[in-house]
This record gives sequence, structure tokens and C-alpha cells, in this order.
Amino acid sequence: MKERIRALRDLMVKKKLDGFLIMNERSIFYFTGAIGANSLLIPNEGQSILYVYSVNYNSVKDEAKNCIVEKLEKREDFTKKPTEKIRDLKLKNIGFDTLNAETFLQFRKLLRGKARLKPKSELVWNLRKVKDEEEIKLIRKAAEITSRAMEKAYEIVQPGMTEIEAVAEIEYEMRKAGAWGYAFETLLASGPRTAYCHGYCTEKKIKKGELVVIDLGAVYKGYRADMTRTLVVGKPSKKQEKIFNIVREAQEKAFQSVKSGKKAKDIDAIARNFIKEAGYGEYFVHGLGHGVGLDVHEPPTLNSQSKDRLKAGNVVTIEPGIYIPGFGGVRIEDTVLVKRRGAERLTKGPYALTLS
Ligand SMILES: [Mn+2]
Repeated sequence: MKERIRALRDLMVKKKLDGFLIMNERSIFYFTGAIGANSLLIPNEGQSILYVYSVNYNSVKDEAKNCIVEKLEKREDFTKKPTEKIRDLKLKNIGFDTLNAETFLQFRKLLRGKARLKPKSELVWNLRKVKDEEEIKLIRKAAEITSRAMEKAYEIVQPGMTEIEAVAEIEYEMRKAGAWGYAFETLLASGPRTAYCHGYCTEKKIKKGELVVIDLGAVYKGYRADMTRTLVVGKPSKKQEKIFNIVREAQEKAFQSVKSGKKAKDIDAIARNFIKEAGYGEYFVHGLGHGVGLDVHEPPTLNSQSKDRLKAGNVVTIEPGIYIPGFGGVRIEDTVLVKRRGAERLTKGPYALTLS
């Protein structure tokens, strides 16, 4: 983690910043390993300072690395101490990641023109989107737990059970396999509801012969994985099989094209053109994928507008889908590690409509 602060300081020098203020809680965790602090001030040299309200002081003090921890008293204005520090250190150009408008104005008022605040979240994202060895280890573990839960899903989904009942079993399996939490609300949609890209789960009973889309992810020590499979309870119809095979092949083709140096939009195009040529272009209604790490949706983005170029160490999802209103949908998603040559699937598991 020390290297992460050093790496940010290198970027700060290039951008002529002599300080950086971080308020995004996952980015604070990224640099310090602590959860529950309020803000982190990283001057270009010397100690970084982590500000934390008294309620979380003890835990943050125990967890935080590479910084000094300063307590904020109950109801104290959290902008006061950092601004005093900025003025003491005579910092002039401060980059920041996420401040809401109110907080930004409050900082600006207290700084009284002595320093300028500049939105520079991209500097932090440039670091966070290229995972180091430690992070890859944790995402790998999150992905293993996720894959295990997906296998379980194929075993337990039965006609007659509600979507919520199925999710209960799947989430229990994730916990038993070691999940610290869920990367997002587990989605399980059945029948026509599978045509909704974000279908959550309901009291609807799963029926024989219906498509079931399951989108789940585990958290392990702060890191996330993301995975989707589509299955049919019972015997699939010809049309279900056809759509499934198109999505499956689109996902495989896109995955095969992933490697360091490739433009994200070109990978999106490979899946998109394949689905288009199969006649279902209008039903692939979202981007191909997104970065995964401490957040479940983070840079880089894989869609037709993306300006990102993939780099070894990126962890991204590859998740083409076809959603036909009234009929249903199919999505297949894996979390994938970008390597210098090619890529590696971190989530893996059944690539079939049924387990037989
Ligand atoms: Mn996803």
C-alpha cells in the first residue's frame, strides 16, 4: 500500500499538484486499508493524514497503514482540520476525487484563496484500474467463491420455488464459501422477467421450461467479483437454445480478443457485431463490460464509446446479452484478468443451459 501512495505522488508531480484530498471511502481503503474514515490528505511529501470521527477512531487507528490518524470530535466540521493542515503545509494545488458541491464550497471558503482544489479523480482511477499482485489474489478468491455459488445455483434451482427462495440458498452458499459480503444485490430473474437487464428477485415462482438469469458476486476483503449465467429448468426450447448459443459464442469471441494494448471499444465491437450478424443486434442493449475491484462497476469501461485501452492488471467483466421483451433474455458474464498476452477467466463454471 505504501507503493500506492508513492505511485499517486508520482502522478501528482506530473500534474503539478502538491496535495491530494481523498473522500471516496473505497479509495481511502485502497491507500490505507482502513474502513470508516472521513478523508485522507496526501501531501506531496511527509506523512499522509487520515481524518476520522471519534465513533470509528479505534478501528481505523488499528487498521490504517502508511498514515497518521487524526480524530474528529463528534459533530466537528470535517473540513476544518484538513484545511488547517493544507494552510500549515502551504500546499497550493490540491487534487481531489469526490466532493459533493456543498463540501467543495465549504473547503473553498475555509481555504480563503490560499489553495486551489482541482477535480482529479482520474489519477486515483489510473492506479485503481491496474491491480497489483495483492489485489489480484483477493479478486481471485472472491471469484472462486462466486463460481462456487453459481455451481450451487445450477444444483438448487427447481420449478415451484420462488426467486427469493433460490437467492437465499445461493447467498448462503456464498457465505459458507467465505464471502465477507455480497458485491451487489443478487439478481435472479425467471421467465419473461429475464428480459429485464436488472431484474432483482421477486416472489415469482420459477416454472418448468423457463429461462433463469442469475447475476451474483461475492466480496472478499473488500474486493469483488461479478458473474452471470442463464439456465433453463427442464428441457430448453429451440429458440432458448439458439439465443443461448449466440450469447455464448459472442462471449467466447470477445474473451479470446482480450489482451493488453487492445482498445476496449474494439472488444465490445467483436461481441456486438457477432450478435448483430446473428440477427439480434437490437436486443443487446448494454455495454460489453466494466472494471471490477473494490467497486463492482469501475473503470475501465468496455462499450462502443469507451476511450480506454486495456492494460495488463485490469480486471473487467465480459457480459454480452440478448433481451427480447415478452420472451426473455440470456446473459453470460465472467470476471476476467487482462494479461500481457491474452486474458484469464477468474470466474468460471457451467457454460450450458442445463447441467446434464
Ligand atoms: Mn456486471
